[in-house]
Amino acid sequence: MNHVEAKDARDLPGLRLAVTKNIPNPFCEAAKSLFHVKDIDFIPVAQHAAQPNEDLKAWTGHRNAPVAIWNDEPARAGWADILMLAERLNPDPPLLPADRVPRAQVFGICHEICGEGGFAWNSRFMMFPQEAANDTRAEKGSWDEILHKQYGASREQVDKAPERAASVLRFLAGQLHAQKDRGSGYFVGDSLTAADIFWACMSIGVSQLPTEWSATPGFLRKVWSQMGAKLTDALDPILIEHRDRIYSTYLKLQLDF
Ligand SMILES: N[C@@H](CCC(=O)N[C@@H](CS)C(=O)NCC(=O)O)C(=O)O
Repeated sequence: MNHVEAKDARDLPGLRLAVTKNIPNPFCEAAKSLFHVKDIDFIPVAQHAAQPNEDLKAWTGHRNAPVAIWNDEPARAGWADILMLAERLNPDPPLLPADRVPRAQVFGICHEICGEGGFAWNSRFMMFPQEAANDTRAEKGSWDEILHKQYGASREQVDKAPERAASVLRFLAGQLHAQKDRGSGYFVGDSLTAADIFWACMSIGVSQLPTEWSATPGFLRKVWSQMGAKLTDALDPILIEHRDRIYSTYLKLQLDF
């Protein structure tokens, strides 16, 4: 992916999407996928993992990624805000049902996958050492400190993360089984929604993509495998069958980061 540095992208028109460079950051993979499915072009802006990203921060107010900036509108960094922007820029195909009940279901499932307290939130805390939770041991400027300050990695959250992440996985698998029983291969209704895309992209840490699908750097494969090993029992095969089908049918392969 040909990233533009934040200082050079700031004055460009159109959609700029800050994404982590050289790393398949699941939140970024999800944002890129929303725009890909809707055929919306964007200028990829480099976010450098674990770095201060001063230019990006000065421009958008955010150090991490993804951040979507449409013309001179406020920067959008949350998964729901980025989804709503994608829906607005190209309503076709819709990734949210028009009817309120299934729409609320899609939002609820996405929140369980991406939101605070959800699967990705908890699995992030499982990727790093216990010290990440202990602010007295975090050295200034260290990755641990970034995690603690940015995501509120308290001791209690880190300790409970495996159980909480597993309970989301069990919920997601239950939903897919219920849908399968009624003849659907999607989380909600009978067609692709944001919930399918968010699960596909957020699952890449707990069950890694093959190298021909993603040239994930070795250090990250290592971190992800120790995290994934703690969740094997909760990883019903239906979750991975769904993920692989969504990737191979709708998303961009090989991953481009
Ligand atoms: N803002 C996103 C979360 C984004 C996020 O968590 N990004 C992390 C991925 S774990 C990141 O950018 N990590 C690299 C870094 O912090 O430099 C949301 O809440 O929807």
